[in-house]
Amino acid sequence: MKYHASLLSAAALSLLAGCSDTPSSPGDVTQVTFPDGMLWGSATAGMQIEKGLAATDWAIFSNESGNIQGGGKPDDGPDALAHVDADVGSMVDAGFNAYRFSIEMSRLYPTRESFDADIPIAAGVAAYDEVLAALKKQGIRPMVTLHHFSWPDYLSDPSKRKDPQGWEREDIVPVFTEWCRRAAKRWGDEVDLWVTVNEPNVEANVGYLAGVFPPGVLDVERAAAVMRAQVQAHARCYDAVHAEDQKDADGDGETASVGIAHHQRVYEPADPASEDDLAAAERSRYVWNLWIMESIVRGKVDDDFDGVPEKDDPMLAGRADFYGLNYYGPSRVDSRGLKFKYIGVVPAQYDVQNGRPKTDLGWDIYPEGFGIVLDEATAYGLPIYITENGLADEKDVNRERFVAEHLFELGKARARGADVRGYLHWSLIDNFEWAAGYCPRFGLLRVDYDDPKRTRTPTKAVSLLRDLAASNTLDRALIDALPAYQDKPFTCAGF
Ligand code: IFM
Repeated sequence: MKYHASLLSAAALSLLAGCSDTPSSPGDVTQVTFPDGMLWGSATAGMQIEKGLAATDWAIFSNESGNIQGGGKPDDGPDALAHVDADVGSMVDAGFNAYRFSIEMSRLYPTRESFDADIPIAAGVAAYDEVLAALKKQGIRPMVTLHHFSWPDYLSDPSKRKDPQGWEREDIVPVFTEWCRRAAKRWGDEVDLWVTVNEPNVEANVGYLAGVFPPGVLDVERAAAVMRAQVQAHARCYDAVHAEDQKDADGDGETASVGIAHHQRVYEPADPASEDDLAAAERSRYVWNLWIMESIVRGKVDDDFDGVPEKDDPMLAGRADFYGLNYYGPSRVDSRGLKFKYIGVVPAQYDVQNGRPKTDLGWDIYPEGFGIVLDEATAYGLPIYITENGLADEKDVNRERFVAEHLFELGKARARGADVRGYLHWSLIDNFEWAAGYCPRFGLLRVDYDDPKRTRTPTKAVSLLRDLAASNTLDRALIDALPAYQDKPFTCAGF
């Protein structure tokens, strides 16, 4: 079923809210609730948890010295494909009914020849069949991501970083569309929830402006080209998935539901009294938060990112059935920074000295910001799934409060009109955190990397989430009883 962007104004949305949680003032709310049928679960990505993805850009990138903090390799991780039953068992123990993971193109098609001939590696197909069967057996709904940062090395090779890579390639839209079509054809009977692309804005930003993801360059023109290609590829992938996946896999009356997982931040002016900083923050918000959704929901084409669309494109409009929202925190925008074409200045998110507690990556813990981005998402009139939210917390001292406070903000946003249908914590298990290697511990399950068996141990937030999933209710008093945040030194390098 397709949903279309609502034309409701923010004012109309707040009038519609009319829910018993609606506070007379924000401090008055003592309890929030979550909807019947809410999806509770966690999220992962293949490159971060599987072994054996050698034919990828990330394998090449991580073999180049200096690219990964601590020199960790993707193969050193939790080896998820060897722990499918145990990990799905942990989801059951946590009371979860949903799991987001990626199907890696390179595991099926490690060479261009295999892709062109459509001869997938049988063991690759079997690996994902096994994951889906294990989930089905336990009644856990899969949400499948079709591209989560990593490309087969014949589509992106950071050793040739001057050449067009990944989303920049001339053939990428038809190739990606064909990948989506094949995945939907093969697994459409098992899967209803599809994420075409994970965090398109992050891939463009971190690969082409920070230079710490493949291809590892600093080039704003290439970053802009990547963003333009991503929305085209998403729209064609959306159409291909809908064309192939006509089956209602989970019996909820709907067939495929397709969206992106959109990384959305709160952009704060370095000096709230500075007109220039306010304008720079608003510009960042437009480029990073709004531009993509304006394209794929409303069909707005704004190729120069100036906030004034050049035209409407019906081939882009209406290509999101849900709004996948990844939220981690705020960024500071300082108009005195280096200026870039299209984007203005690059916002800062590491170790910003503002008094807020920090994660092990030096990111602010800012639950109120979750409410802000949820309100932005609500304006698009789509069902919302939280496709990621989490923190690096090696000592397991902050995750419980973090989860509870973010979910409380989510409950309040629901009362203001946000149609939130699911919360998927990032991540199920500790994993390969890209350029930051294995330092950040995002897992609900702690992985012992010294143990060849990669033993998993639940962190404290697991039982909290189990209780929330069982009751669909969260009391403010529960949060008040949790230990205060422990501020962390900036232990893990970021990107
Ligand atoms: O680990 C990543 C994930 O791959 C994409 N979203 C943010 C997470 C934490 O940085």
